[in-house]
Amino acid sequence: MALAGRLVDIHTHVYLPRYCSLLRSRNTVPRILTSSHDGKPDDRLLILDHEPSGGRPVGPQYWDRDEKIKFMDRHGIDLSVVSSANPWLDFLPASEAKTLASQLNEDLEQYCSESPQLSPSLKRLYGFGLLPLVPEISIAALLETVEQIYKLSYLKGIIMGTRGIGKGLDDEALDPVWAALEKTGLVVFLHPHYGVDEKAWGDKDNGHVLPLALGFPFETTIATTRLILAGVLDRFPSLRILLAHSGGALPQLSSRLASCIDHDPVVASRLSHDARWYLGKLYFDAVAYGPEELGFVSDVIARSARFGSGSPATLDKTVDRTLGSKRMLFGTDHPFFPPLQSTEKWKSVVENLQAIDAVSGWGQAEKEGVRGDNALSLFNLV
Ligand code: 5CU
Repeated sequence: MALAGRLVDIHTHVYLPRYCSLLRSRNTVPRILTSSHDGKPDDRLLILDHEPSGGRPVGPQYWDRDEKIKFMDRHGIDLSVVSSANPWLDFLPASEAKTLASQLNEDLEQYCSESPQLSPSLKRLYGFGLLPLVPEISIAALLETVEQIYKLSYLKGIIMGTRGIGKGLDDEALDPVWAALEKTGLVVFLHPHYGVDEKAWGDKDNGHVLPLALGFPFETTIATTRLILAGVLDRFPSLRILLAHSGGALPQLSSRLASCIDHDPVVASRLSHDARWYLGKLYFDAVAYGPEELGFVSDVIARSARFGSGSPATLDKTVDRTLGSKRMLFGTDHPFFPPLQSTEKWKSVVENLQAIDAVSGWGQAEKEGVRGDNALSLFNLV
């Protein structure tokens, strides 16, 4: 692989200028509140329910391509696959969502196509497009947008939330969309926004910690589990789905899930495989911040092969965690999680890189795979 050893960020977001204009024009969440302080702009981003008063500071790092490249340079990132940040188009009526999706896809194509060259054949930026996944959208409109994204040369996948067209990702109405995504080979980046019922967080002010650390990954866990239970991965076995935040709690809960399925008369005979097998069909970002977590996820991915044969799985052997690493990919979550005090490098990025480096049982090849080579293969950038 000519580009081996490159650092590739597959979890990095943007609010494109056209989307920011929409957020600035709104007076309910999601919105950007514009104001100034001592003559300087003091814009605030409000996207989550119950943002601390006034929202979070938002500036050019959220929309400006030069800022993205500066961030990449500062952290030694060669190439990024950029996605629009949540909540995407979820809050818009169908016709508006359709028009904006196609405009934002064109905008992202331009954002990437005008980025610096990494090599004679590669740019530094590629992207995940957006589908107008909102209630009352027609399936034809979704398929048209899949086709649009497929034809845009710098867009290599789509980012998707967990609500589908209102009934979640286990809605059979989405089957033609999965079929089109499978056929085009576009990578589906599954990303949370809503978390779980806020009542779970109690009355204490814990800032964003509980919704982001737990709510986001729990949402991904539930959405992916519903996808598995609905047989989507049986019907569309070549779908390439990349899970945000290392799949949330799904790796940890996958044996419990398998056992609950086995003991449930409604579901026991529904799936073609043991639930643990499906984890080996998925891809996981390496945004977990700790080597033990990354090692564990790669074990669970590697273990899935035991459940493929139809004969009872042998559980007494250790798995080869190097195999699981091939489905894991470095990410930063930029521009989220900036350091609270200004530092040259962001702790959130450094920690994820150090975690990859410290996974026991991964050799140089596995670490380079997770740092970039796996992404170059997944996105056909080699
Ligand atoms: O900090 C946050 O709110 C977020 C967010 O909204 N989306 C994301 O991808 N990461 C962090």
